[in-house]
Amino acid sequence: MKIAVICYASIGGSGIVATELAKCLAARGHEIHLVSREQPFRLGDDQPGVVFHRVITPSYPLFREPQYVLSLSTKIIELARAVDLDIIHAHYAIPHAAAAYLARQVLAGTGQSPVPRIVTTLHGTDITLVGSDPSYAETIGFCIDRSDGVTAVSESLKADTYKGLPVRTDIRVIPNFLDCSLHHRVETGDLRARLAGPNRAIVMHVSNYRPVKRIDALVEVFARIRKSVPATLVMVGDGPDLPHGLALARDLGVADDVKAVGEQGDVRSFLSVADLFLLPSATESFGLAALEAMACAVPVIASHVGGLPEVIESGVSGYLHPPDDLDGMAASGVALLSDDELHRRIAAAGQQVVRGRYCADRIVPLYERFYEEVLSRRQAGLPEA
Ligand code: GMT
Repeated sequence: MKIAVICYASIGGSGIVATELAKCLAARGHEIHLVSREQPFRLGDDQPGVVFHRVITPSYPLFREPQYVLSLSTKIIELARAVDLDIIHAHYAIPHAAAAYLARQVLAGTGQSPVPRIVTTLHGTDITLVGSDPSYAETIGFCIDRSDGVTAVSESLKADTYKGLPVRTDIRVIPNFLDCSLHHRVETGDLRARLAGPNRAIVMHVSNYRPVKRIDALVEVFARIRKSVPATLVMVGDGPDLPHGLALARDLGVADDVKAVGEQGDVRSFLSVADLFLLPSATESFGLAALEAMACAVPVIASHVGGLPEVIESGVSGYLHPPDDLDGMAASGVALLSDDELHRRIAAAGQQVVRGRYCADRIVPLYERFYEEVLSRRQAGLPEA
């Protein structure tokens, strides 16, 4: 199949999933066109079978804001005409489902036949935080509904979509995935020693440090763990709430035990030296960061929100607590860091969950079959949405 994958390139779960899917589909023999404003950081420079198309949005003094939806639609139209696309796969509904819908309408109206089919994948904040805002809900709900196929990364996100947006179409749940041949603990040289002194546990967090990640809760939980266990908090990634988190660490007297290491291309190496992963988010439709930690045998303590209970069974493959139960999260952290047998058991169970349910070779064929279903409806002569 000829597939255009539309995504945000900035560091964030939806861009990572879209890029990994593009690479896996190319490896399975499909012709993949990745369309984004910048080259996604996980794509690499020379990815066999994946052609990168940059969306350039010109600025004009009359406009205060860049007209990204229009330049993206135009890029999709050009591409569809040049290569006869079968599928436009829009990751993150805002505004990608709308740009794909607009492109398809233009193609249909200018005689392209057949027009490509649109598959939209809902990732989380495109529904839970931004999409359901009254400023966007009706338009984005309409464009999701007019996609030829819609997927969500968890049952919880599927339910949130029906609750928050005027969407009636059937939504298929296809969970996130990892390349299990790459995501495991790796040799890291002296990284552990560079991050923390001897006999100190490493507590880790990886995110884009937006309010939804609750960086204040992260630092609070770490400070409570730190009262009982010698530990260093390693903060991987960057974003608007990082300075606030570092300021709170100073206020709580743990600044010397906190290291912010910035954005890292190779998160796997950092996870390979971690003893615990904290994810006290306000909401999390799936929690790809938790999955990456579990793949590297790092026990996760997270909020009992969104899709996380679909990934983690509390007390078996990690620990889940209500978002405001910071004492509970800290107690689980202290228990894991003080009991080697418990740590080993939870780490192994988490890794087993990833290997049993979330490897690319299990999930990518679900997307392939979904594309085929969507295309077969076209071949059966069903009307365009
Ligand atoms: O919240 C982020 O870190 C980024 C965001 C995105 O779309 O880039 O992540 C969402 O999509 C990920 C991939 O499907 C999910 O694993 C995350 O749980 C989800 N984030 C939230 O729901 C807050």
